[in-house]
Amino acid sequence: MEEIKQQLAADLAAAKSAADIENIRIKYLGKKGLVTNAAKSANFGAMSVEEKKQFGQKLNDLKNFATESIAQAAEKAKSAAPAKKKNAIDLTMPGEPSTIGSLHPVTLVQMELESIFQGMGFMVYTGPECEEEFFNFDAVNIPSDHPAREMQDTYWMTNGRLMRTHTSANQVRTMRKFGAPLKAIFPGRCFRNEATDACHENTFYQCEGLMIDKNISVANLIAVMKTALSEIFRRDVKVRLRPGFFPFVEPGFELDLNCLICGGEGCPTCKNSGWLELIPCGLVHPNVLRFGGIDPEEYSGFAFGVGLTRLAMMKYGIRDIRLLNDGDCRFLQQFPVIV
Ligand code: FA5
Repeated sequence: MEEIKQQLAADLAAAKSAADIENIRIKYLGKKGLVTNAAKSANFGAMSVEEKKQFGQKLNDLKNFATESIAQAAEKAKSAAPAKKKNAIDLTMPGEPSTIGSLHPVTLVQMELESIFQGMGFMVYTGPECEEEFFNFDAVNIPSDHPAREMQDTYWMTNGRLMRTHTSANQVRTMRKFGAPLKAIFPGRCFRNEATDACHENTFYQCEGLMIDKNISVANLIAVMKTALSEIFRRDVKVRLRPGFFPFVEPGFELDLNCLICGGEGCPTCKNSGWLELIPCGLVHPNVLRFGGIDPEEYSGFAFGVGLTRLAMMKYGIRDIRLLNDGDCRFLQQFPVIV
């Protein structure tokens, strides 16, 4: 037992870590440990009562010595070990799932329109939101003294530029940039200094379409509009064409959509008319083609300007346009997530 004691003291002195000490504990105090075995291997039958007493005493001393010295060494090793950092990163932990936001309903409709028109060979061009007066007005046949300027209350910048009032500002920009033939759509934000109500905002989205080629007629315009609307609403929709006036088209039309919110019965969104003014359109005015450097004797074209925000309202049954700019997450989370 004396030998065991010395061996234990030497083992503890050589131990370098808490793991070493745990191994020592098992070596001496485990089920088959040296101290346990010392008790088991004793030949009690050959011992006198006095010897048994002495042996038991020594065995107890050894046990106590082993237990205490191992516990002390373990305590020492623990306090010497570097403290585990509170915020240490555990690389084995499973990661937290990241939350993915939903897309804004206008973005969803814009993406859909882009893919429909790209499928028909149209390119997508966005153009600047802060625009030159020339492209927003003069180039689309609205000179400064033209009464049509009053139709669109304008936000003017101090440098003489303006926040574009319609995506038609891109018509002459793209004609000058790409020439004819040309098939393009221009989705984007427009700004008008207007009082807001259930279907008017001062910041809203339009998507302009322009097709210029030889022999383009109203028939091409109607065919393209029908294809686009039936794809976007995934059902037959009722539309009507009325004559409309825009200085940059001749003839000009208003394409109205039968209100999908009330089914044509009348509601605040359609101002109880059953119809929602959706797509102003027409054949490009020869003056606009000339501004774009295109010969109106050789080429003709159609243009349309759909209210993207109103299209989103129709598609998703949104009754008030102001919800779209509110940024209320409870509203936005209702729309699908596309990854
Ligand atoms: C225009 O802006 C013309 N540039 C459209 C055009 C293009 C006509 C090409 C002919 C050829 P209008 O002002 O009507 O037209 O606006 C077009 C659409 O934008 C409207 O039908 C409507 O859906 C949407 N819109 C106009 N003003 C607002 C507004 N304040 N809030 C929400 N949407 C609006």
